Amino acid sequence: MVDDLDAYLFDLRGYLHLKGALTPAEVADLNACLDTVPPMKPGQWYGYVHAHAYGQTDGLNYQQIYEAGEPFEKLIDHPSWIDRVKHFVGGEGTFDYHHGPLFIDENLANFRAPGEAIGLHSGGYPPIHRNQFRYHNGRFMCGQVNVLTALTDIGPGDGGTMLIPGSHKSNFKHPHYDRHRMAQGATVEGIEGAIEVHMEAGDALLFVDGISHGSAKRANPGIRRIVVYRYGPSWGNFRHGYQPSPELLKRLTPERRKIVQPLQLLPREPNLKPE
Ligand SMILES: O=C(O)CCC(=O)C(=O)O
Ligand SMILES: [Fe+2]
Repeated sequence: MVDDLDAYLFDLRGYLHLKGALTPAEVADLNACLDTVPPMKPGQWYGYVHAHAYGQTDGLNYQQIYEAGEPFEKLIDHPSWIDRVKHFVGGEGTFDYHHGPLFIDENLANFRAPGEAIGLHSGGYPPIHRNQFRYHNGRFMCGQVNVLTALTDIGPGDGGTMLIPGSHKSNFKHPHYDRHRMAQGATVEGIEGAIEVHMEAGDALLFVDGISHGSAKRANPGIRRIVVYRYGPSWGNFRHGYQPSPELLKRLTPERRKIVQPLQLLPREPNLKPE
């Protein structure tokens, strides 16, 4: 089901670069769909899409982007990555699959402008359950596998994602971690072991969240656009407490619905629309 080489490289490095995961037509549809969302500031809603920011300098997020339209619904179980994600999160045939194969605990589009970046974070140390990398008794059991898809070309100066390959297994904090975190991801220079990943629009980076990662500071004019879907086991919960709209749940295929809402909470109540 998953290529031996993919399994080997994911285990070794903690990520896979899926070139051409989306077709140019899919990228165009996603960008056109994003353009229908009027400009928002953190805290504002457009339908069920919520404008949000983690900090002051890492760019604007549109959370719950799978609510924005069909092009984003397709990403929930996109054939370019869904089998790999299922394999690396693991749990098939076990209690972890009780309510389905997966759950997306966060999905967003991120817009990164010149001067913005996200400093290095995660890494094997300190180990946490939610983003752990694990392989045990012949199975992958990763707590969180991210698919970060480029909607614009990301080359030198564009604020590319940075990774420290292999750091998902590290038992130590990188000696330059704090410096880089504070510098808000200036460049990979000076972070021994880090690489900056350049992507074409439509490429996806599949990585275990436990790998040390961040992004370089965007130096070029223009805006970098990415989409991130984070997958974990079906018993997970929403990172920020969002809930899917009844309209979305009605529209989705049964496979997608299971990933968006593995478990219908009881007693049944209609999902509430945000104010
Ligand atoms: O913006 C990036 O390239 C990294 C984003 C990130 O930290 C994540 O998706 O977990
Ligand atoms: Fe991250």
